[in-house]
Amino acid sequence: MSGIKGPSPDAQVDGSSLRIAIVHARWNKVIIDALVSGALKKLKEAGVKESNIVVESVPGSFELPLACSRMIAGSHIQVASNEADLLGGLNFGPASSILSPKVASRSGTPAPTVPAANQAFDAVIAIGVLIKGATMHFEYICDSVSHSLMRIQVDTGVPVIFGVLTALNDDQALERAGLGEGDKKGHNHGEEWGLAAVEMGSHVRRWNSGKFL
Ligand code: DLZ
Repeated sequence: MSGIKGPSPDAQVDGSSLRIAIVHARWNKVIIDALVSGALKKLKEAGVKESNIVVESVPGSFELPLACSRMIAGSHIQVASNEADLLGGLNFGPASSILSPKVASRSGTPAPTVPAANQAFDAVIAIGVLIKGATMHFEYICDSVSHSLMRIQVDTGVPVIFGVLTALNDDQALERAGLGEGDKKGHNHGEEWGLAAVEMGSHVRRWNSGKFL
């Protein structure tokens, strides 16, 4: 990105130990798809492992706050349940299954392996595209979603990256996903959201352990 707007050069952060969730709305799908791809690209470039990236979708942007809140809580439940399995020795199969807990079926045959999730999300990226229409709907959703996402990150201590475009028309939204026409191609903001997730996830981990620069 050039010019005076936008973030200063990327902080070089190693994302290889982070677990990140992306939750996106499905309204305005072409733009959403580009933004999600941009975020994924930067997560992977920063070293976040594919197995540590979870992508979920919800109908529209209004559903994003609830999804973020429940996914953060759910990832803590996953960790607690894996720890309980480890302590209780409830796993079947070889020792390697400790990292891949299995659940017994009623017949006693181990059920298919479910991927281990032994760490809670370090950050969640909420992605939506709100485009102003003829009514006040846009204003209500923009306002409530932005306030709720901020509240969730402050209340949970897990960074929630604000990946919600609030555009006055289609062209504005397309440009902010790098999909504009000709010299108005614009830039894919999903990339910054991916980088922000890695940087904030890493900062919060460090801060939580009482380490400061
Ligand atoms: C209803 C609606 C409208 C009109 N516009 C958008 C939009 O531009 N972007 C978006 O993400 N979602 C929109 N929605 C759907 C709402 O976010 C929500 O999914 C529904 O009101 C159901 O709660």
